[in-house]
Amino acid sequence: MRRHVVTACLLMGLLLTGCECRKPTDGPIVREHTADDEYATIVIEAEDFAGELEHPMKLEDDPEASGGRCIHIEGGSGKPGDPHPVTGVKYPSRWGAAVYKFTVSAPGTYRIWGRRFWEDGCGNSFTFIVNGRQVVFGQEGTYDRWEWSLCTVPFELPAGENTLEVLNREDGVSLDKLILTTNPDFVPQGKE
Ligand SMILES: [Ca+2]
Repeated sequence: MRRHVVTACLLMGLLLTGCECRKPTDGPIVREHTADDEYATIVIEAEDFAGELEHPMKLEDDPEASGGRCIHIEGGSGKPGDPHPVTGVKYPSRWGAAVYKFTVSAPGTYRIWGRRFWEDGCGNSFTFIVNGRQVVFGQEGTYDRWEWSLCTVPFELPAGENTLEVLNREDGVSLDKLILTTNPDFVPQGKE
């Protein structure tokens, strides 16, 4: 029953916002994946990005986050393409990013969940780019607390290395963790 309620809420959110979304990672942790499993799940902490974060994306400690850390774009850091409030110079189209690389051993259709923290309606989304495919992640109306959001767009992930880029779309946002799963009924709870 709970799942149905969650699904209804997600569909409602999609209808209201018209948003779509996308995906993850680096240094992946394969949590539950054996030859006998019906589904494959890949768990990636947002702090386990590859290489360096792209400014103004930054790493932040948060006791409410899984592993005690998350990535964060501070409110007022600027949105890609928007003019700087003082100089008027536009921010670049890529302004703040984290890149994740992960290995898929079971190719298939994956859904991406992200544990996120939105400040408000002007800070409630990221851009996800999965293997070059770009979507909007988020745009829900629950603020000021950690919540799981589902990327409404599933992704066909091939075996081998995959790349997920998390880009600044709106400042005032945080991302704690990503879960990629082939289980369409999976709904994460808490820090998972
Ligand atoms: Ca985390």
